[in-house]
Amino acid sequence: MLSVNKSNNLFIRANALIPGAVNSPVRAWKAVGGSPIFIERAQGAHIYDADGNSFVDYVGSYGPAILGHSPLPVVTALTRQLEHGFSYGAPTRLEVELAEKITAAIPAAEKVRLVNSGTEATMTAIRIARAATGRPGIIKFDGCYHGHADALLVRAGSGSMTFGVPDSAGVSEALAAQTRVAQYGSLEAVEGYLSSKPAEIAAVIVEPIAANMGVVPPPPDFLHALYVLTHAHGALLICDEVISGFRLRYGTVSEQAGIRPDLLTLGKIIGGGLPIGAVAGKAELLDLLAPQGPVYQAGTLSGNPLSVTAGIATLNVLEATAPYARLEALAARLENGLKSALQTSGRRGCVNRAGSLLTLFFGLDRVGNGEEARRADTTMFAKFFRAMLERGIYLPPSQFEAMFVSVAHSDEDIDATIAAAHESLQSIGST
Ligand code: HOZ
Repeated sequence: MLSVNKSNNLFIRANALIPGAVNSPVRAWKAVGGSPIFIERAQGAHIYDADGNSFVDYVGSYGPAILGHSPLPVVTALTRQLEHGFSYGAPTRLEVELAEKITAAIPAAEKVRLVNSGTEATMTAIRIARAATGRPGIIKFDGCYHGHADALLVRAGSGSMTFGVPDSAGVSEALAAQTRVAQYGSLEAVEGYLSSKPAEIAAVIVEPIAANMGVVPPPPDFLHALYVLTHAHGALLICDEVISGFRLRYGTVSEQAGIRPDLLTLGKIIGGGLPIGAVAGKAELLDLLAPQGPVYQAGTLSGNPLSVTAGIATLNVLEATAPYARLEALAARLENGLKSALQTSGRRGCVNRAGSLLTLFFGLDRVGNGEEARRADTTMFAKFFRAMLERGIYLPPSQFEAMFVSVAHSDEDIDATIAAAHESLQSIGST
């Protein structure tokens, strides 16, 4: 049994002062039982908790840690910047450099505005789309998560799916009614909404690889067909690449799918692990933002020099070292190992993977959308999570969050994870 006394004490202290003891719901472990371990430090592919236990980490801060934790080039750049100030409330050369890197890597990003989180980015994208089209409605996909802005907390993934509250309290019905929901991968409902109310839909927002209901890649050609359909009805397409941007390639998944969304959102990797988000896209749309245009958006810490420095350093490494083939190989090795562990144990399940993002779903042979994901055996996932933790493997504490493989994971880390999965599935079998 893991010794977690110090974490348990921290949980008690946290619980007295912080709602649910955490500052973001999924990390409270309600979906897997018990109270969370509290992290003391992290290095490379490994995290260390308050009790001194070490784990191979597949959370990776839910995406930013593509180079592993505290990679030297990012630490060096941040250390230098620390001596020059943390936040000025004034423009910097660094912001120009990050904007240049993003727009150079992503042709659809003609202009970019930096914000503080993915939530801010999608919220801003929706506001721009409404202003540009003069239409109120949006279409999103069941199980896709675009942060916690009111308009997007409808049939949402991530924590909303984990806790079975896809529609949040506190979001007014009038506002929620402006959000239509379609099944991920299906164009029929989208077409139905767009053609039945031709002048109502401002935008369709989509995760080009869904990664908040577990990992669910779209059917072939879905993104292209969605782009064509959306434009045929005068609506905009917003690709939410907060997780997928720079994760599967140096650029976006939508670009790879051959489309140029009107707007796209970024986050996670472009901040190298520090808080950031970005909305990017067509210049005439971005120019609607204040002070250039009438759409208001602002933030004291937006484009702060620490996040931007970490982002530039991370993108520099990704650009120079092109680690995507290595990430693909590591994640494929893990995928195959998890599949063989399932097979050996006789447990029903499947592994969805897109590049270095993957999810083992229990109780199902395939998962292609939110409805199917919700049918996964979350009780079995919880048992698996706990058995893996005992064996030194830290998985995301929900069936509906992706596992993230980083450049810092070694073949040995992957093989240890596969061995732990075999043992864990055997141990679950006997309970
Ligand atoms: N919504 C985040 C993952 N999709 C979870 C963030 C967290 O709990 O840290």
